[in-house]
Amino acid sequence: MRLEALLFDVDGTLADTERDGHRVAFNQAFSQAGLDWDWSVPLYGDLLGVTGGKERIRHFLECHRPDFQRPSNFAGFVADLHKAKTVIYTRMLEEGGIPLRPGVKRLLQEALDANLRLAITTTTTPNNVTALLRSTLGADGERWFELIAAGDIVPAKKPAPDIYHFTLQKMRLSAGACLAFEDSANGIKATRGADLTTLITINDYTATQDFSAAALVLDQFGEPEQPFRVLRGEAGRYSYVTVPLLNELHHRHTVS
Ligand code: XBP
Ligand code: MG
Repeated sequence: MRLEALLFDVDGTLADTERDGHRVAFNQAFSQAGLDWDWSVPLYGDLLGVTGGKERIRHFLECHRPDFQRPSNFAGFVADLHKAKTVIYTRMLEEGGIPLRPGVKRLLQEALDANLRLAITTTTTPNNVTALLRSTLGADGERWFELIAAGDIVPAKKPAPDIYHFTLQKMRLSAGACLAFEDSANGIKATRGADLTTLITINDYTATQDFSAAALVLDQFGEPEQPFRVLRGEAGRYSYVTVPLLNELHHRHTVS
């Protein structure tokens, strides 16, 4: 079977958005709302175990502020807080606050040149994806991707495989024709739940997580002058991620 499409996670994979992006935006939204909650770098690492910003706020309250007096419309309260966070976060991106990770733009361009189909598969809010793609790839950034599957489009977020099933169905693809790109344990649970061969690029928050189900684990996609480090699997003669490496990886994992 030929490799036809690449499915990309956003947060942690395309860009290092969590520690200095989402986390900071959550804290600013809390402070704007007069709340004394402060998500430190290590606490946020624990909270990342729950994907989705609204879900993360609820989880924080259950585990860390069990005595918080919930307003009568609690769902609305969380939704409003999260909306304010999204405004702050997208403004940070519009100001060019967060770059793509090394090798991402080059690889996306190479993939398009090789006629591979591209999709985004993420739990983050659609506006966040748009803001990141526009600020890093240019005004037509979204058009690099055939499908942007994001946020509440499926009821169960990662580690559930739903967002990947949704994407495969929308693009009329079988899992065997794709490679998925993730950075986290929740991400790879979602891809493997949809039978997708997965390449992981780790980051500071996810470096010690279990990626035994990955086809390849790297520290980054890399560039000609900035080689990746292989943490698991076999990258052959390659020192940065290219379409020929992806074709080899796909062949190795789909042809037995
Ligand atoms: C990303 C997330 C998101 C972001 C925040 O997970 O968990 O919740 O942290 O985005 P993944 P929102 O990379 O596995 O998709 O606040 O917009 O939900
Ligand atoms: Mg991620």
